[in-house]
This record gives sequence, C-alpha cells and structure tokens, in this order.
Amino acid sequence: MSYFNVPKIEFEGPESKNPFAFKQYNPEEEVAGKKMKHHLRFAAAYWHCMRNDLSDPFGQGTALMPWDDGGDSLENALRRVDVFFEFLEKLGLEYYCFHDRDLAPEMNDLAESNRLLEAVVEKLEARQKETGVKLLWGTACLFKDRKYAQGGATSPYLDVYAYAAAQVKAALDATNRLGGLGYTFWGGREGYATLWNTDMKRELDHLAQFLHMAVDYKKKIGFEGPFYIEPKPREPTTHQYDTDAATCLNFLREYGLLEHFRLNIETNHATLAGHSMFHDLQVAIGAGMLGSIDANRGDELIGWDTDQFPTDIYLTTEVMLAVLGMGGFTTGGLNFDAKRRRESHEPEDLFHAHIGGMDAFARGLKIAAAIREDGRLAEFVQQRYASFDSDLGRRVEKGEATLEELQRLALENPEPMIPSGRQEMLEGLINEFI
Ligand code: XUL
Ligand code: CO
Repeated sequence: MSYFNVPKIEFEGPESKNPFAFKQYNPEEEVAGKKMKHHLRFAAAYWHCMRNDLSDPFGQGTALMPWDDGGDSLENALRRVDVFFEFLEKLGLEYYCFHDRDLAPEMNDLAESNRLLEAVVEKLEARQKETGVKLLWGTACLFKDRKYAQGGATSPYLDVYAYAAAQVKAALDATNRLGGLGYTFWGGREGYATLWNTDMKRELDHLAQFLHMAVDYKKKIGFEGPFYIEPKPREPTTHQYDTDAATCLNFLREYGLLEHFRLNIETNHATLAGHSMFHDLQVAIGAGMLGSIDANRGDELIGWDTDQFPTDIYLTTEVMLAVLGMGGFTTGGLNFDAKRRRESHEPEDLFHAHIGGMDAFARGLKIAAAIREDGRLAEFVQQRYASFDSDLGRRVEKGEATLEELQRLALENPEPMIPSGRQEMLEGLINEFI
C-alpha cells in the first residue's frame, strides 16, 4: 500500500531538473570529515507532516490527506504511522519528533488518552525497528486543550498542574520506550496575558518544581537523553517565560536545573524575540548549552510565527557555521518544525518542502565548511582580539588583573586609535562562498 504518488528521493546533483531529487543533499558525501547525513541529522515533525491541516485564523484547513478520515479512532491514528513512515523512507529522513497528542487524540478521559497513546507507541516501536528510523525527541502538548488556556506547569490551578504532570510522565515513558535521544519542553502557555491576575514569581517557582520532578522521573526510569527547553518570547501567550536563550539559561541556573538541560533553538522563535538565529545559537553555544535546532524561518513582512521551510542560504550557512564551530551535534539534530503554506495543500508539497529545506541546509553546510577551511574569517576575528593574548590581556581573562594595573596601561599609552571593524569587507568575503 502506497500513500504518496512520489518516487524515492535520490541525489541527482545541481544539474538535475527533477523536482523529486536532491540537488545538494548527498547523504553519503563527506564534508569536513563526516558524512552529510551525520552532520545534519534531519528530523521530520509529526505534527506538521501528519496533523497540520494548514488552517489559519481566517480560514479552514486546505491540506489534502486522503488517508485520514478526520476522526479520533485508534485505527485512524495507526494508519497515520504508516503514512508517516512511507514519507520518511522516501525522503531518507532518519529522525522524527512528536507531541503525545499528535500521535493519538486527546480524549475526555486521561486513562483513555493514555491507552490510545500506548497503542500508537507500540506501532511506532515496531516501525522504528523495521526501518532504523530514530526518535530525535518527544514532547507533551500542554497548550492545545482548553484546560491549558491559563498554563500547564504554570497554571494557577493544581488540578491542571497535575494533569500536565501526568501528560509529561506518559510522554516521557513513550519517549523512553522509543529510544528517544532527547525530550523537549516548549511552554506555549507558560506565561501570561496580564499581570493583573498573575503571581509571576509563584508561577516560575512552580515551573521549576515541575521540571525538577521531571528530572527525578527521568532518572527513575533510566532515560539518558537530555531535556531541552525551547525558547519563544510570545504567541500564543503575550509573554512567555522561556523568552530567549539568555532568559532560559538564567532560569535554569537560578533554579539549579542547568546540568539536566540543553536548549532547542528555533529560528522563528529567535526572530520573534528580536534576535537573529545566529545570535541565539551563539548565546546557547557560548554557555555550552546548545542541544538541538528547530529548523524553519519567519517572514519579515508578516511578523508572527509562520514556521516556513528554511530556504535562505545565508541563514543555513550561519546555522551550520555555528554547529560546525561547536564540533557538531551530539544528541540533537535539525528538526523541520516547519509547515507548508496554506496554498501548498497537495500531499506532494510535503516532499517539495522538505527537499527544499534539506538542500538549503546541505548548501549551508558546504559553504560553512569552505569558509572554515579558507580560514580568513576566523583569522580576522582572532586578530581582532589579539591584544588580549598579551600577558596583561590573559590576566584580565583569568580574573587576575586589577583596575590599578589597567589604569597604569591607559596612562602610559596615547589615546587609543582603534582599527576598522571591516564589516563590509567581511560581508563581501562571505559572499565569495555563497
Ligand atoms: C511552537 C513550537 C512547538 C515545539 C514543540 O511554536 O515550536 O511545535 O517545537 O512543542
Ligand atoms: Co519548535
């Protein structure tokens, strides 16, 4: 039984005109000492591929999903697993990510929801064994259902908080059973709409205790992967507590959670926070805390979380420069948390979207590797800070210098004349490789 009238997607090279072929992504090709597929570790998002009907606030869904009867039956949920695995295999995608409620429906009864989830997980386990596909991370959806309208782990109501905890427990069990490499917390409703009704400090304390309980449970069941926090400043709430990488790091540090977590940085979330993806990646990497990436992009003309497929070569180059710079992913990867436009409603558009994203990242990888191999950019940056390689500079960096010593240096020398930052020259240099 085949659900997609699409061939297996192979690498045909930049000359190919076949829309169902990779032009850049050649999984087995070595770049910077490693196969492309091992650098990139692409994952598909179950929610966008299988559950996103492409509706928007102004109109109904448009996606054609002839395999899906739209109902909440177990049979329908199990059939989606087969559709998804055909999709993964045809694209050569080796990883995926899910929310509990993408896999199986939320029923009006937690025990029944858990039962359906377990049945789907059993099937996923079998299909993973058969195909070698792996779970990059799992997560629990604590934002769709109406009970989470005022938060999950930051809800003012203990019964909702308990429900959220029960969902995380079940999602952790599912992730552990499927050999997940990590587990993500994205707090879409963990924030507030107005401070007139909100005790912010109490909510943050509750969130931290929630995460501590999850850490305890992870140890208890022997789940070895890291937890990820995925920052986002707003949407759906007006203000989300996990605003950006720096805010999350501070929260984790303040509550003694740092060692159990890494960050999962998403492009469109970084830009909503007023940063570039490159910026938030560097914040995470600087702290040794980048775990994984949700690959997508926004639209500067729209300004909300459009979750578009990443096709901008500058963006993918910057991301891969950052990833290569930190020595590559360990447990993480590039998860396409991206959806087709509402106008791209045919099943084959799922393929065009992923081919475009994978090719864009393959090019970004090759360009980033060439920039690193060339060395001029790194050399420039290193030279820019060379005065700190002096004896006094080193002592400043080690925390051994004093204001008096620095005053002496300042008094001994003439007024500083600083060299150019050469931004335009460097932008031209990058363009040599794009
Ligand atoms: C929402 C978003 C989520 C998380 C997982 O903006 O990115 O899909 O990745 O909950
Ligand atoms: Co995401």
